[in-house]
Amino acid sequence: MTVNASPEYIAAEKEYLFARTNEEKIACLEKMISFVPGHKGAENLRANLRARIAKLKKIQEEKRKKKSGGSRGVKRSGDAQITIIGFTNIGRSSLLAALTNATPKIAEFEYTTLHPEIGTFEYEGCKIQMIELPALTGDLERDSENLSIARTSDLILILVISNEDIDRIFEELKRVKISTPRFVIANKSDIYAKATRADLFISVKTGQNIERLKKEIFERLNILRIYTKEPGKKPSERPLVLKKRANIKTLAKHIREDFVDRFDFALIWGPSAKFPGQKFGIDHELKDRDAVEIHLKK
Ligand SMILES: Nc1nc2c(ncn2[C@@H]2O[C@H](COP(=O)(O)OP(=O)(O)OP(=O)(O)O)[C@@H](O)[C@H]2O)c(=O)[nH]1
Ligand SMILES: [Mg+2]
Repeated sequence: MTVNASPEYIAAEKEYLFARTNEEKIACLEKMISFVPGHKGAENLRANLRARIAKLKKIQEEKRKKKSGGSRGVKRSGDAQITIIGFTNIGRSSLLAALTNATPKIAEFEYTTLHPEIGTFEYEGCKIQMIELPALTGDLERDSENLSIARTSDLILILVISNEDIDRIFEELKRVKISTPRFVIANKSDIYAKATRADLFISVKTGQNIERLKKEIFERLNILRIYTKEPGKKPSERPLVLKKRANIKTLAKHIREDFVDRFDFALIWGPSAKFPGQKFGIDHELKDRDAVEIHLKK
């Protein structure tokens, strides 16, 4: 049975043809449905339009999932992001579980971790996101995909048990062109002492050097904790986290883009000031734990 389309339906269909985004298309199709005649003969047309809407919505949903970090992508959170890499069974999951709130599967057998495992821990007022990446396999194509998060993280923890591990991993990072700062850690020091070129020896099993590891991670992240302050009040409890060598301009911009133009002067209490409440201009370099009071032009 043919359906006599109303002028409104024809107009909506025309609009659909010119729709550029999926959202626009969905809106037009919904409009078209509302103008389909109510009788039984138009049933097929209505079903067809509904199926087209469902298909577009599915595409939208998939796009949204990818953006928000579906299975592969990981959403960055906290003040800094570090990745743990290494060959299988080296203790990556054990370290993640020891340092963070994550509960990854830990097992004696190989290749237990197949997807990034994410945790966070607090250190000296900063929230640090830590991600265990699936084990390196030596297959460059596969490893390169798994290492994509390491490329943009602030620090890579390389877990090893021998100098040979270090050489192989450094060579691989070079081949996939990843130059993120790295920290080489020899794990399982309770049973091995072969990675003589590692930066630090630890044992997740016995707890050896775990506190020192946290401290050294923090130092290598080159973080500045800045406490903002309003006149006559106490500095904020939680710091703002900036990268080393940030100045007052970086801070002003971080708080609000237009603070840079409206900036008059700042008063500082803390390591970068010679006396409490010293007055500075916008180019003054900040130091870790400074408390800063920004004054805007009247
Ligand atoms: N002796 C000793 N064993 C450890 C240490 N750290 C981890 N292990 C053990 O090593 C095995 C592997 O640990 P995981 O943390 O699962 O290792 P992984 O690197 O995450 O391994 P995959 O995800 O499977 O690649 C487990 O049996 C752990 O209990 C350590 O410092 N000393
Ligand atoms: Mg694991």
